Amino acid sequence: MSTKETSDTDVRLLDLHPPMGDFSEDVLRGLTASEKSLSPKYFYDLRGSRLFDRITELPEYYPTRTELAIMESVMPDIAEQVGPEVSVIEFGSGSGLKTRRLLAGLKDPVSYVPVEISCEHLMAAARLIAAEFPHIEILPVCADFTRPFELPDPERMPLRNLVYFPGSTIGNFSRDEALQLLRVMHNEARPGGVLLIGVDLRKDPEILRRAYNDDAGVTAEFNLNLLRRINRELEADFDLDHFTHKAIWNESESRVEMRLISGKDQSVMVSGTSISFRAGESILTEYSHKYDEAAFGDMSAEAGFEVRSVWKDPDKLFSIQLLNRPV
Ligand code: AVJ
Repeated sequence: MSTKETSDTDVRLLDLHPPMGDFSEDVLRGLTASEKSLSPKYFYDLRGSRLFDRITELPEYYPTRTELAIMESVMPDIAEQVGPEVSVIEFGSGSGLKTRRLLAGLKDPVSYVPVEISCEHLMAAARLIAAEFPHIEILPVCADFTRPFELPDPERMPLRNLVYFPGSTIGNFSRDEALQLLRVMHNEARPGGVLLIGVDLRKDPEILRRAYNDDAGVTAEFNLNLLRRINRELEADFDLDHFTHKAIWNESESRVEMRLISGKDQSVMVSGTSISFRAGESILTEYSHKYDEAAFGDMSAEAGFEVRSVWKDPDKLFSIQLLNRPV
């Protein structure tokens, strides 16, 4: 694969040309399957990203504020355990508060390498971070982080790599996919490196039900926005008044499942293909797996990690875990 480095002010992009996952192909495959589904990665167009930001502020949606609060209180421990002069490799481009807190709290980090499939989002976020942290070398990589990718070499040699994957995004993946992703992170950590990961925990199902069915209806808007996006980008004609948001807790699979339910028998055109729905038929749009500490420990051990520390909030809603890749 050909690679390219472009200089953009003081931020150098390593563009590994991730294959443009074909939106229309994915959507049609998902909607013509016997169990209809759409990938949650398509939630985040401009409107979807704004709706997600609003979700993070909802009183019922505990993960974002809880993770940030844990980060605030344990950052000195993290810095101590991770040590100085690390290269931070973030899976996803975080211009968010958690990333800032991490970079500000570590001892003399040498570089920050955000990895994300959308080159535009990546560069916008990388420029913001570069302006805020002039002493850290910012080396964005445009790549699909679910597959192994090449890392850029910082000018200063880091003492170790710290892979960062906040937000419990790991929860969106099936167990097999999550294990595969942990293996990629294990590879990018290099021997002696670490993974710092946000993992949402199993809890009272009523707390979960409320977190994914908020009273203000923002999560419903966020879910329905996927259909709005398909209408706009794929010349489809979903009638948003005839689909409703639903999120349920699946105990045996230990996950929240988000769906859009058809309110009646109806047909929808998507990119020239007619899709029919029975009344009550649903489209699966997202899994959000919740782990207990032991289950996540088993999975990370299978990927080659050793658990170094697990930090939780006082109510044990959320965890931040530091995993070692042994030398
Ligand atoms: C960003 C994947 C962690 O699963 O809680 C929020 C997305 N979906 N409300 C989650 C989401 C519905 C969120 N993650």
